[in-house]
Amino acid sequence: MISWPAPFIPAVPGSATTLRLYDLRTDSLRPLEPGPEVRTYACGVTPYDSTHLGHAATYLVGDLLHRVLLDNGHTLNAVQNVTDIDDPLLERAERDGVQWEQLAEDAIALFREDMTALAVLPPQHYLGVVESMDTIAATVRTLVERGLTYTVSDATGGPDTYLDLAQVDGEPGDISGFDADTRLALSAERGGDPDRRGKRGPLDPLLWRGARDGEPSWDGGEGLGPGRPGWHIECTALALDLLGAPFDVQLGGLDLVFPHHEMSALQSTALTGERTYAECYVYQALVAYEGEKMSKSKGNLVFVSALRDAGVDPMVVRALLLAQHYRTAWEYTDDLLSAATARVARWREALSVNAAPDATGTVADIRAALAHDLDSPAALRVVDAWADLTLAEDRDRSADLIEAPGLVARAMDALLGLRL
Ligand code: 5CA
Ligand code: ZN
Repeated sequence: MISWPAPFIPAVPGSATTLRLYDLRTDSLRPLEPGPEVRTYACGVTPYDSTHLGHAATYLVGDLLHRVLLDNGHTLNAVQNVTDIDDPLLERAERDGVQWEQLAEDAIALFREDMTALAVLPPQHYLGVVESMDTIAATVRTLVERGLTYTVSDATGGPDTYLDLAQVDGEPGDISGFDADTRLALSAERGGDPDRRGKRGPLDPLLWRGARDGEPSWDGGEGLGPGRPGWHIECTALALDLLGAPFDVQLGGLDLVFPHHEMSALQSTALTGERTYAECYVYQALVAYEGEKMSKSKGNLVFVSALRDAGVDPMVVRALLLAQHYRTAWEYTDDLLSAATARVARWREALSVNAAPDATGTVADIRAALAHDLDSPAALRVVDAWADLTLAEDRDRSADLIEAPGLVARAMDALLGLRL
Protein backbone atom coordinates (compact mmCIF):
# COMPACT_ATOMS: atom_id res chain seq x y z
CA MET A 1 0.00 0.00 0.00
CA ILE A 2 1.42 3.44 -0.79
CA SER A 3 2.00 5.59 2.26
CA TRP A 4 2.25 9.37 1.97
CA PRO A 5 4.93 11.84 0.83
CA ALA A 6 7.96 12.28 3.05
CA PRO A 7 8.59 15.83 4.24
CA PHE A 8 12.05 17.23 3.50
CA ILE A 9 14.21 17.30 6.63
CA PRO A 10 16.78 20.08 6.73
CA ALA A 11 20.24 19.49 8.21
CA VAL A 12 20.81 20.97 11.67
CA PRO A 13 24.34 21.74 12.83
CA GLY A 14 25.50 20.62 16.26
CA SER A 15 25.73 17.24 17.87
CA ALA A 16 22.91 14.93 18.81
CA THR A 17 22.34 13.44 22.26
CA THR A 18 21.54 9.86 23.25
CA LEU A 19 17.83 9.30 23.56
CA ARG A 20 16.35 8.09 26.83
CA LEU A 21 12.92 6.64 26.43
CA TYR A 22 10.34 5.35 28.89
CA ASP A 23 9.71 1.63 28.41
CA LEU A 24 6.37 0.48 29.80
CA ARG A 25 7.44 -3.16 30.22
CA THR A 26 10.32 -2.41 32.57
CA ASP A 27 8.64 0.76 33.91
CA SER A 28 11.88 2.66 33.46
CA LEU A 29 13.55 5.39 31.49
CA ARG A 30 16.20 3.66 29.42
CA PRO A 31 18.82 4.78 26.94
CA LEU A 32 17.74 3.49 23.57
CA GLU A 33 20.78 1.79 22.09
CA PRO A 34 19.75 0.43 18.72
CA GLY A 35 21.95 -0.58 15.82
CA PRO A 36 22.59 1.74 12.86
CA GLU A 37 19.15 0.86 11.49
CA VAL A 38 16.31 1.26 13.97
CA ARG A 39 13.31 -1.02 13.60
CA THR A 40 9.98 0.28 14.83
CA TYR A 41 6.44 -1.02 14.55
CA ALA A 42 3.50 1.35 14.91
CA CYS A 43 0.02 -0.10 15.03
CA GLY A 44 -1.94 1.64 12.30
CA VAL A 45 -5.55 2.68 12.06
CA THR A 46 -8.66 0.62 11.56
CA PRO A 47 -9.97 2.71 8.67
CA TYR A 48 -13.66 3.23 9.26
CA ASP A 49 -13.64 6.89 10.25
CA SER A 50 -11.29 9.80 9.87
CA THR A 51 -8.23 10.60 11.95
CA HIS A 52 -9.04 12.14 15.33
CA LEU A 53 -6.65 13.97 17.64
CA GLY A 54 -6.01 10.81 19.68
CA HIS A 55 -4.75 9.02 16.57
CA ALA A 56 -2.74 12.06 15.53
CA ALA A 57 -1.11 12.29 18.97
CA THR A 58 -0.16 8.62 18.76
CA TYR A 59 1.44 8.94 15.33
CA LEU A 60 3.29 12.07 16.41
CA VAL A 61 5.08 10.05 19.12
CA GLY A 62 6.53 7.80 16.43
CA ASP A 63 7.26 10.82 14.29
CA LEU A 64 9.22 12.59 17.05
CA LEU A 65 11.07 9.39 17.85
CA HIS A 66 11.98 8.93 14.19
CA ARG A 67 13.12 12.55 13.85
CA VAL A 68 15.40 12.24 16.89
CA LEU A 69 16.82 8.97 15.60
CA LEU A 70 17.52 10.47 12.16
CA ASP A 71 19.20 13.41 13.90
CA ASN A 72 21.36 10.86 15.73
CA GLY A 73 22.52 9.44 12.39
CA HIS A 74 20.36 6.31 12.31
CA THR A 75 18.47 4.97 9.37
CA LEU A 76 14.93 3.77 9.91
CA ASN A 77 12.94 0.68 9.17
CA ALA A 78 9.52 1.74 10.36
CA VAL A 79 6.53 -0.50 9.75
CA GLN A 80 2.88 0.48 10.08
CA ASN A 81 -0.15 -1.66 9.34
CA VAL A 82 -3.68 -0.80 8.33
CA THR A 83 -6.40 -3.01 9.81
CA ASP A 84 -8.41 -2.88 6.61
CA ILE A 85 -10.56 -5.88 7.53
CA ASP A 86 -11.95 -6.40 11.02
CA ASP A 87 -15.29 -6.52 12.84
CA PRO A 88 -15.62 -2.76 13.57
CA LEU A 89 -15.05 -1.94 9.91
CA LEU A 90 -17.68 -4.45 8.76
CA GLU A 91 -20.14 -3.21 11.40
CA ARG A 92 -19.72 0.42 10.33
CA ALA A 93 -20.09 -0.47 6.64
CA GLU A 94 -23.30 -2.36 7.43
CA ARG A 95 -24.65 0.51 9.56
CA ASP A 96 -23.94 3.09 6.84
CA GLY A 97 -24.99 0.88 3.92
CA VAL A 98 -21.63 1.15 2.16
CA GLN A 99 -19.18 -1.43 0.85
CA TRP A 100 -16.52 -2.19 3.46
CA GLU A 101 -13.79 -1.88 0.79
CA GLN A 102 -14.95 1.61 -0.11
CA LEU A 103 -15.21 2.66 3.52
CA ALA A 104 -11.63 1.53 4.11
CA GLU A 105 -10.29 3.12 0.95
CA ASP A 106 -11.86 6.50 1.73
CA ALA A 107 -10.69 6.49 5.34
CA ILE A 108 -7.15 5.51 4.35
CA ALA A 109 -7.04 8.31 1.76
CA LEU A 110 -8.10 10.81 4.40
CA PHE A 111 -5.57 9.43 6.88
CA ARG A 112 -2.80 9.94 4.32
CA GLU A 113 -3.91 13.53 3.79
CA ASP A 114 -3.97 14.18 7.53
CA MET A 115 -0.53 12.66 8.07
CA THR A 116 0.86 14.69 5.16
CA ALA A 117 -0.66 17.91 6.48
CA LEU A 118 0.76 17.23 9.96
CA ALA A 119 4.20 16.50 8.44
CA VAL A 120 4.36 13.03 9.99
CA LEU A 121 7.22 11.00 8.50
CA PRO A 122 5.83 8.09 6.49
CA PRO A 123 6.83 4.54 7.47
CA GLN A 124 9.20 2.60 5.23
CA HIS A 125 6.57 -0.14 5.00
CA TYR A 126 2.87 0.65 5.06
CA LEU A 127 0.80 -2.49 4.72
CA GLY A 128 -2.84 -3.40 4.77
CA VAL A 129 -4.10 -6.72 6.09
CA VAL A 130 -5.91 -7.59 2.86
CA GLU A 131 -2.80 -7.22 0.70
CA SER A 132 -0.78 -9.15 3.33
CA MET A 133 -3.23 -12.04 3.61
CA ASP A 134 -0.75 -14.68 2.33
CA THR A 135 1.89 -13.68 4.88
CA ILE A 136 -0.62 -13.65 7.72
CA ALA A 137 -2.23 -16.97 6.77
CA ALA A 138 1.21 -18.60 6.43
CA THR A 139 2.06 -17.35 9.93
CA VAL A 140 -1.11 -18.90 11.33
CA ARG A 141 -0.42 -22.17 9.48
CA THR A 142 3.03 -22.36 11.11
CA LEU A 143 1.38 -22.22 14.52
CA VAL A 144 -1.13 -24.89 13.45
CA GLU A 145 1.63 -27.16 12.13
CA ARG A 146 3.48 -26.86 15.44
CA GLY A 147 0.44 -28.12 17.31
CA LEU A 148 0.04 -24.89 19.27
CA THR A 149 -3.54 -24.22 18.19
CA TYR A 150 -7.06 -25.64 18.51
CA THR A 151 -10.37 -24.88 16.90
CA VAL A 152 -13.79 -23.96 18.22
CA SER A 153 -17.02 -24.27 16.26
CA ASP A 154 -20.46 -23.41 17.59
CA ALA A 155 -23.81 -21.99 16.54
CA THR A 156 -22.10 -18.75 15.48
CA GLY A 157 -19.98 -20.69 12.99
CA GLY A 158 -16.40 -21.82 12.67
CA PRO A 159 -14.01 -23.46 12.71
CA ASP A 160 -12.21 -20.65 14.53
CA THR A 161 -8.53 -21.25 15.24
CA TYR A 162 -7.07 -20.13 18.58
CA LEU A 163 -3.57 -20.08 19.98
CA ASP A 164 -3.23 -22.31 23.06
CA LEU A 165 -1.43 -19.90 25.37
CA ALA A 166 -0.79 -22.67 27.91
CA GLN A 167 1.83 -24.02 25.48
CA VAL A 168 3.60 -20.71 25.03
CA ASP A 169 6.61 -19.75 27.13
CA GLY A 170 5.44 -16.39 28.45
CA GLU A 171 2.88 -14.64 30.63
CA PRO A 172 0.09 -12.40 29.35
CA GLY A 173 0.93 -9.73 31.96
CA ASP A 174 4.63 -9.41 31.09
CA ILE A 175 4.36 -6.06 29.37
CA SER A 176 1.38 -4.39 31.04
CA GLY A 177 1.83 -5.76 34.55
CA PHE A 178 -1.99 -6.10 34.72
CA ASP A 179 -3.41 -8.67 37.15
CA ALA A 180 -5.62 -11.56 36.05
CA ASP A 181 -8.96 -9.81 36.71
CA THR A 182 -7.93 -6.71 34.78
CA ARG A 183 -6.74 -8.88 31.90
CA LEU A 184 -10.06 -10.69 31.71
CA ALA A 185 -12.04 -7.47 31.85
CA LEU A 186 -9.94 -5.76 29.19
CA SER A 187 -10.01 -8.78 26.91
CA ALA A 188 -13.82 -8.67 26.87
CA GLU A 189 -13.81 -4.90 26.39
CA ARG A 190 -11.25 -4.82 23.60
CA GLY A 191 -12.40 -7.31 21.01
CA GLY A 192 -11.64 -10.59 22.79
CA ASP A 193 -14.02 -13.42 23.69
CA PRO A 194 -12.91 -14.69 27.12
CA ASP A 195 -16.29 -16.28 27.84
CA ARG A 196 -16.66 -18.28 24.65
CA ARG A 197 -17.41 -21.93 25.38
CA GLY A 198 -14.91 -24.40 24.02
CA LYS A 199 -11.89 -22.17 24.51
CA ARG A 200 -9.10 -23.77 26.52
CA GLY A 201 -7.98 -20.52 28.09
CA PRO A 202 -10.13 -17.38 28.26
CA LEU A 203 -7.39 -15.12 26.88
CA ASP A 204 -6.35 -17.44 24.02
CA PRO A 205 -6.25 -15.15 20.99
CA LEU A 206 -8.23 -15.81 17.83
CA LEU A 207 -5.83 -16.47 14.97
CA TRP A 208 -8.19 -17.30 12.13
CA ARG A 209 -11.95 -16.84 12.01
CA GLY A 210 -13.68 -19.40 9.81
CA ALA A 211 -15.81 -17.91 7.02
CA ARG A 212 -19.35 -16.78 7.90
CA ASP A 213 -22.19 -16.15 5.49
CA GLY A 214 -22.20 -12.55 4.35
CA GLU A 215 -18.67 -11.86 5.58
CA PRO A 216 -15.63 -11.50 3.34
CA SER A 217 -13.20 -14.40 3.53
CA TRP A 218 -9.88 -15.50 2.06
CA ASP A 219 -8.40 -18.93 1.44
CA GLY A 220 -6.18 -19.67 4.43
CA GLY A 221 -4.66 -22.75 2.80
CA GLU A 222 -4.32 -26.25 4.16
CA GLY A 223 -5.52 -26.69 7.73
CA LEU A 224 -7.25 -23.30 7.88
CA GLY A 225 -9.71 -23.09 5.03
CA PRO A 226 -11.62 -19.94 4.15
CA GLY A 227 -11.76 -17.17 6.75
CA ARG A 228 -9.98 -14.06 7.91
CA PRO A 229 -7.31 -13.31 10.49
CA GLY A 230 -7.84 -12.36 14.12
CA TRP A 231 -6.64 -8.90 15.06
CA HIS A 232 -3.41 -9.56 16.96
CA ILE A 233 -1.83 -11.94 14.47
CA GLU A 234 -1.82 -9.36 11.68
CA CYS A 235 0.66 -7.23 13.59
CA THR A 236 2.83 -10.15 14.70
CA ALA A 237 3.01 -11.52 11.16
CA LEU A 238 3.96 -8.16 9.63
CA ALA A 239 6.44 -7.28 12.37
CA LEU A 240 8.23 -10.63 12.12
CA ASP A 241 8.20 -10.57 8.33
CA LEU A 242 9.60 -7.05 7.98
CA LEU A 243 11.55 -6.48 11.20
CA GLY A 244 12.19 -9.80 12.97
CA ALA A 245 12.19 -10.20 16.74
CA PRO A 246 13.26 -8.56 18.86
CA PHE A 247 12.77 -5.25 17.10
CA ASP A 248 13.56 -1.93 18.74
CA VAL A 249 10.35 -0.08 19.55
CA GLN A 250 6.65 -0.96 19.61
CA LEU A 251 4.42 2.10 19.36
CA GLY A 252 0.75 2.67 19.95
CA GLY A 253 -1.89 4.30 22.11
CA LEU A 254 -2.10 3.09 25.70
CA ASP A 255 -5.25 1.09 24.98
CA LEU A 256 -3.17 -1.31 22.87
CA VAL A 257 -0.90 -2.64 25.59
CA PHE A 258 -3.46 -5.25 26.60
CA PRO A 259 -4.50 -7.46 24.99
CA HIS A 260 -3.10 -6.39 21.64
CA HIS A 261 0.61 -6.11 22.34
CA GLU A 262 0.72 -8.84 24.95
CA MET A 263 -0.91 -11.23 22.48
CA SER A 264 1.31 -10.01 19.64
CA ALA A 265 4.35 -10.74 21.78
CA LEU A 266 3.15 -14.20 22.89
CA GLN A 267 2.34 -15.15 19.30
CA SER A 268 5.83 -14.04 18.33
CA THR A 269 7.36 -16.16 21.11
CA ALA A 270 5.36 -19.16 19.88
CA LEU A 271 6.76 -18.58 16.38
CA THR A 272 10.36 -17.66 17.10
CA GLY A 273 11.19 -19.07 20.54
CA GLU A 274 12.43 -15.56 21.40
CA ARG A 275 10.85 -14.14 24.60
CA THR A 276 11.53 -10.50 23.74
CA TYR A 277 9.21 -9.13 21.06
CA ALA A 278 10.19 -5.46 21.27
CA GLU A 279 13.05 -3.96 23.28
CA CYS A 280 10.96 -0.96 24.25
CA TYR A 281 7.19 -0.39 24.50
CA VAL A 282 6.21 3.24 24.03
CA TYR A 283 2.64 4.45 24.48
CA GLN A 284 0.70 7.64 23.91
CA ALA A 285 -1.56 8.34 26.90
CA LEU A 286 -5.18 8.51 25.88
CA VAL A 287 -6.58 11.77 24.60
CA ALA A 288 -10.05 12.66 25.83
CA TYR A 289 -12.83 14.97 24.74
CA GLU A 290 -15.95 15.93 26.67
CA GLY A 291 -14.85 13.91 29.67
CA GLU A 292 -14.15 10.59 27.97
CA LYS A 293 -11.47 8.88 25.90
CA MET A 294 -11.83 10.08 22.33
CA SER A 295 -12.99 6.98 20.49
CA LYS A 296 -14.69 6.01 17.28
CA SER A 297 -17.05 3.75 19.15
CA LYS A 298 -18.17 6.57 21.50
CA GLY A 299 -18.28 9.21 18.78
CA ASN A 300 -16.77 12.06 20.88
CA LEU A 301 -14.28 12.98 18.22
CA VAL A 302 -12.30 15.96 17.04
CA PHE A 303 -11.15 15.16 13.53
CA VAL A 304 -7.92 16.49 12.10
CA SER A 305 -9.67 16.88 8.75
CA ALA A 306 -12.52 18.88 10.34
CA LEU A 307 -10.02 21.28 11.86
CA ARG A 308 -8.29 21.58 8.49
CA ASP A 309 -11.62 22.17 6.75
CA ALA A 310 -12.37 24.90 9.27
CA GLY A 311 -9.19 26.64 8.13
CA VAL A 312 -6.95 25.70 11.06
CA ASP A 313 -3.30 25.64 10.00
CA PRO A 314 -2.03 22.03 10.37
CA MET A 315 1.11 23.43 12.01
CA VAL A 316 -1.14 24.86 14.73
CA VAL A 317 -2.65 21.39 15.23
CA ARG A 318 0.86 20.00 15.41
CA ALA A 319 1.90 22.64 17.94
CA LEU A 320 -1.20 21.88 20.01
CA LEU A 321 -0.28 18.18 20.07
CA LEU A 322 3.40 18.79 20.82
CA ALA A 323 2.43 21.02 23.73
CA GLN A 324 1.33 17.85 25.57
CA HIS A 325 3.83 15.27 26.76
CA TYR A 326 3.00 11.93 25.21
CA ARG A 327 2.83 10.15 28.57
CA THR A 328 0.32 12.53 30.12
CA ALA A 329 -3.37 12.04 29.39
CA TRP A 330 -5.11 15.25 28.34
CA GLU A 331 -8.43 16.51 27.12
CA TYR A 332 -8.99 18.62 24.03
CA THR A 333 -10.56 22.04 24.51
CA ASP A 334 -10.97 25.03 22.21
CA ASP A 335 -8.71 26.97 24.58
CA LEU A 336 -5.83 24.68 23.66
CA LEU A 337 -6.44 25.54 20.02
CA SER A 338 -6.47 29.28 20.74
CA ALA A 339 -3.26 28.98 22.74
CA ALA A 340 -1.52 27.04 19.96
CA THR A 341 -2.70 29.56 17.36
CA ALA A 342 -1.23 32.46 19.35
CA ARG A 343 1.98 30.57 20.00
CA VAL A 344 2.58 29.73 16.34
CA ALA A 345 1.90 33.37 15.39
CA ARG A 346 4.49 34.55 17.91
CA TRP A 347 7.06 32.03 16.68
CA ARG A 348 6.45 33.20 13.11
CA GLU A 349 6.95 36.78 14.17
CA ALA A 350 10.24 35.93 15.85
CA LEU A 351 11.43 33.79 12.94
CA SER A 352 10.83 36.62 10.49
CA VAL A 353 13.23 39.10 12.13
CA ASN A 354 16.40 39.95 10.19
CA ALA A 355 18.84 39.01 12.92
CA ALA A 356 18.55 37.48 16.36
CA PRO A 357 20.65 36.41 19.34
CA ASP A 358 22.90 33.39 18.84
CA ALA A 359 20.66 30.31 18.74
CA THR A 360 23.26 27.55 19.14
CA GLY A 361 22.21 27.02 22.74
CA THR A 362 18.54 27.06 21.74
CA VAL A 363 19.12 24.23 19.30
CA ALA A 364 21.11 22.26 21.88
CA ASP A 365 18.30 22.76 24.39
CA ILE A 366 15.64 21.56 21.91
CA ARG A 367 17.75 18.46 21.32
CA ALA A 368 18.24 17.90 25.05
CA ALA A 369 14.51 18.20 25.74
CA LEU A 370 13.63 15.65 23.06
CA ALA A 371 16.42 13.31 24.16
CA HIS A 372 14.76 13.20 27.57
CA ASP A 373 11.81 10.92 26.78
CA LEU A 374 10.66 13.06 23.82
CA ASP A 375 9.77 15.99 26.05
CA SER A 376 8.15 18.11 23.35
CA PRO A 377 6.46 20.55 25.80
CA ALA A 378 9.92 21.42 27.15
CA ALA A 379 11.24 21.78 23.60
CA LEU A 380 8.43 24.22 22.79
CA ARG A 381 9.23 26.23 25.91
CA VAL A 382 12.80 26.54 24.64
CA VAL A 383 11.41 27.98 21.40
CA ASP A 384 9.16 30.34 23.40
CA ALA A 385 12.16 31.59 25.37
CA TRP A 386 14.08 32.27 22.17
CA ALA A 387 11.09 34.08 20.67
CA ASP A 388 10.64 36.16 23.84
CA LEU A 389 14.26 37.15 23.83
CA THR A 390 14.27 37.90 20.11
CA LEU A 391 11.14 40.04 20.30
CA ALA A 392 12.10 41.88 23.50
CA GLU A 393 12.05 45.61 22.74
CA ASP A 394 14.90 46.77 24.91
CA ARG A 395 17.54 44.10 24.42
CA ASP A 396 21.11 44.64 23.29
CA ARG A 397 21.28 43.86 19.57
CA SER A 398 25.01 44.32 19.09
CA ALA A 399 25.75 40.58 19.01
CA ASP A 400 22.77 39.58 16.79
CA LEU A 401 23.44 37.07 14.07
CA ILE A 402 21.81 37.06 10.65
CA GLU A 403 21.81 33.24 10.58
CA ALA A 404 20.09 32.80 13.96
CA PRO A 405 16.42 32.87 12.88
CA GLY A 406 17.17 30.42 10.04
CA LEU A 407 18.93 28.08 12.44
CA VAL A 408 15.95 28.00 14.79
CA ALA A 409 13.60 27.53 11.84
CA ARG A 410 15.63 24.56 10.61
CA ALA A 411 15.80 22.98 14.07
CA MET A 412 12.05 23.40 14.55
CA ASP A 413 11.43 21.89 11.14
CA ALA A 414 13.82 18.92 11.42
CA LEU A 415 13.38 18.02 15.07
CA LEU A 416 9.81 19.08 15.82
CA GLY A 417 8.25 18.87 12.36
CA LEU A 418 7.14 22.49 12.70
CA ARG A 419 7.67 24.09 9.32
CA LEU A 420 6.70 27.69 9.81
N1 5CA B 1 -5.77 -1.06 13.95
C1 5CA B 1 -5.58 -1.13 15.36
C2 5CA B 1 -4.14 -1.32 15.72
S1 5CA B 1 -3.42 -2.71 14.95
C3 5CA B 1 -6.14 0.11 16.06
O1 5CA B 1 -6.05 0.18 17.26
N2 5CA B 1 -6.69 1.03 15.29
S2 5CA B 1 -7.39 2.38 15.84
O2 5CA B 1 -7.79 3.11 14.64
O3 5CA B 1 -8.39 2.06 16.75
O4 5CA B 1 -6.29 3.19 16.59
C4 5CA B 1 -5.12 3.63 15.93
C5 5CA B 1 -4.10 4.10 16.96
O5 5CA B 1 -4.60 5.26 17.65
C6 5CA B 1 -3.81 3.06 18.04
O6 5CA B 1 -2.44 3.11 18.38
C7 5CA B 1 -4.66 3.52 19.21
O7 5CA B 1 -4.13 3.11 20.44
C8 5CA B 1 -4.56 5.03 19.04
N3 5CA B 1 -5.68 5.75 19.67
C9 5CA B 1 -7.00 5.56 19.45
N4 5CA B 1 -7.74 6.39 20.22
C10 5CA B 1 -6.86 7.14 20.94
C11 5CA B 1 -6.99 8.19 21.91
N5 5CA B 1 -8.18 8.65 22.28
N6 5CA B 1 -5.87 8.72 22.43
C12 5CA B 1 -4.63 8.28 22.04
N7 5CA B 1 -4.45 7.30 21.12
C13 5CA B 1 -5.54 6.73 20.58
ZN1 ZN C 1 -1.51 -3.57 15.92
